[in-house]
Amino acid sequence: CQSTSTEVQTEEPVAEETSPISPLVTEIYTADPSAHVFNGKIYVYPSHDIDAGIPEKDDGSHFAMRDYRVMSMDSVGGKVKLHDVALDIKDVPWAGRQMWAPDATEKDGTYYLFFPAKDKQDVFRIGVATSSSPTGPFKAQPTPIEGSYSIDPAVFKDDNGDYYMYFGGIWGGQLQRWSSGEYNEKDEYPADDQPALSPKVAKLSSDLMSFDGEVKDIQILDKDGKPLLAKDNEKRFFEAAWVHKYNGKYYFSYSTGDTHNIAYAIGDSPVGPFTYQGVILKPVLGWTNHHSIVEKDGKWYLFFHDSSLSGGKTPLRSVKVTELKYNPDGTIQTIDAMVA
Ligand code: FUB
Repeated sequence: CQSTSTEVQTEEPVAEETSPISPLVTEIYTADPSAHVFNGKIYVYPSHDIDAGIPEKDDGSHFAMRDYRVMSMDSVGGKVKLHDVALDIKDVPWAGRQMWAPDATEKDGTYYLFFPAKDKQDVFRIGVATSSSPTGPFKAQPTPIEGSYSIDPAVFKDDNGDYYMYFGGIWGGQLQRWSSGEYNEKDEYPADDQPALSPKVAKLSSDLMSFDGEVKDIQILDKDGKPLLAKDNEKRFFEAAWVHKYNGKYYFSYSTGDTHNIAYAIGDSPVGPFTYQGVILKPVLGWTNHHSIVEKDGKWYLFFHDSSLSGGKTPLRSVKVTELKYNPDGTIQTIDAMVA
C-alpha cells in the first residue's frame, strides 16, 4: 500500500551518505529538482519520494509519490528551508496516482506549479496549480491542461515574455503511446534505425493555463544535421527536459534514461532544432538521472539527484547541487558527481 503524507513526515534515511556532494535536505527523500530564482531567492520544486513498497518495474509504478514540497535558500551553500506541503494529490480532482517531476514559473505575481500525474484512467496528464506564494499552498485546476500528456513538464520563459512548456518521457512516461496523436495503450517504439521519439514543446497561452497552438516535436540532430536514432541510446532523449539560455543560445538538456546520462543540445530557437553536444552529468547512484540548470549571482548551478542517502534505492532519492561551468566556446564541462 502507499504511504500517506502524514506517514512520510517520519521517514528516516536508511544509510550514510556515500557521495562527496551532500543532499540539500535529509528529513525526507526528494528528486527531480526544478530550480528557479524568484525575487533574488532560489526555489527548488522537487518530487517527494516515498517508500510505497512497490517492486521496481519498467512502467515506473514504484515511483508512487503523493505530494509536493518546495525548498528555498538565499544562495547555494546557504541554509535550506523545506516548506510544508505545497500540493497534495487528494486536492487534485482529476489525478489518480504518481505525482512525478514538477516545474514552476512566475507571471505578474502569481506562481504556477506544473505537474504530471496519472489520471483516473491511468494515463499521464499535466496539470497546473496556482498560488500567490512561490512555496504554495497551490490550488489545482479541476482538469489537466487540454492536449497535455506524458511527463516531466519544464517551463521556460524567453526574454520576450513568451513561455514554452517542454515535456515527454518514454517507457513509464508513456510518450511511446502517443505516436498517432491519440492515446493507444499499446507501446509503439520506432525501429532502431529510425529517428528516436521526440520530446514535445507547446507555447503557453497568456494566462499560462493552456497550450497556445499545436504541440510540436523537438528535433535533436547530430553534428551532420541528421536526427538522433532510436538506437543511439547513449545520446537520444528519454525524459527530464530542461531549457536554459546562455549567451543568446538555447540549451536543451535531458536524461538519456537507460544509459543514465544528462545530455544536452544547443539551438538558435526555443523550439529547436537542437544539435547534440555531449554529456553534462554522468550517471549517478540510482537508475534515474534528472536535473535543472539555473544562474544565481553570475554563477551557474546544476541541481540533480542521486540515491546515495538511501544506500542506492532508486525510488528514494535526494536533491543535490553543484556548480556548472562553460568552456569559452559555450560547451559545458562534464560533471561526475560520484567524484566531484
Ligand atoms: O520521479 C519520477 C520520474 O523519475 C521522473 O518523472 C523522471 O524524470 C525520473 O526522474
